[in-house]
Amino acid sequence: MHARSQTSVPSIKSGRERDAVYAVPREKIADFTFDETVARVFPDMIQRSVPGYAAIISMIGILADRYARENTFLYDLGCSLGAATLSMRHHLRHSRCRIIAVDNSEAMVRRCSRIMETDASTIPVDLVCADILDVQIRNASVVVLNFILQFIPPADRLQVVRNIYEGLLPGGILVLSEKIRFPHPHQEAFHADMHHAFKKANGYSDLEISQKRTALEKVLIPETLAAHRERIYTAGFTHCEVWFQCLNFASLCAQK
Ligand code: GEK
Repeated sequence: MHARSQTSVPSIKSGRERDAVYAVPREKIADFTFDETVARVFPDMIQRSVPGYAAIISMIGILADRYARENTFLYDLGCSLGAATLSMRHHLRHSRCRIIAVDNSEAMVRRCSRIMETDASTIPVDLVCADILDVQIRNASVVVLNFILQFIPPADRLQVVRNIYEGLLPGGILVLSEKIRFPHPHQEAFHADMHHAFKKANGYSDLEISQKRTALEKVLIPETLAAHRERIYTAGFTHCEVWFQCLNFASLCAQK
């Protein structure tokens, strides 16, 4: 058993570097990428940008502990710096599982590897630098897609979810967290406005918010909760629950 108090977002408590990536006016705003500049400030960036991020990370550990089965794999796809992996490591009460953490950003994987080395948990983690479209899921009891499906081209998303369904054992779960959009313009406007207010309250300027929005425009493509549910059922899942929502950020849990 491991100290639960250690569960956290990597390096959030000690020496988190402040995100100022979009603080200075840019003439031309390139598409957002998960490069070294972003990886360096990532814990601060995601905490100040995603309402409920820390709660979701913490609950992923609790979900993993509830649904993980001995001698199975737990996948953290699009792991970034490994926050969900650490949460699972710290919450799992039995250690006879293996976590497979995957990200296609070399900068993220390099930093994630250092974070895993300094973590005291003995639950093994295989850290893989790969595109999640190329990863075969097998013998899985828990699969986490924490804010990554939104970055996958929409045409490839069903393949990702199908691949996960095929690789999950009966009773296994998929945790899917996403930025979502809404069917009605007034709902969309309310959530967009409140998300803007959330970011401002967390110290981002209007310029930073607007430049980041432009950078993400073609890269992060949100869908409605209904679209996510439909895809999950099309892939074969029989149960799907929205277990978290704060503004335009939600997390679903689908069970095979
Ligand atoms: C967390 N889950 O902290 N294959 C693999 N990785 C990818 C791909 C791909 N095709 N596309 C993007 N990524 C994390 C947060 S961040 C979410 C996830 C955000 C990776 C990308 O390199 C980045 O690290 C991650 O997905 C998305 O719980 O920044 O909003």
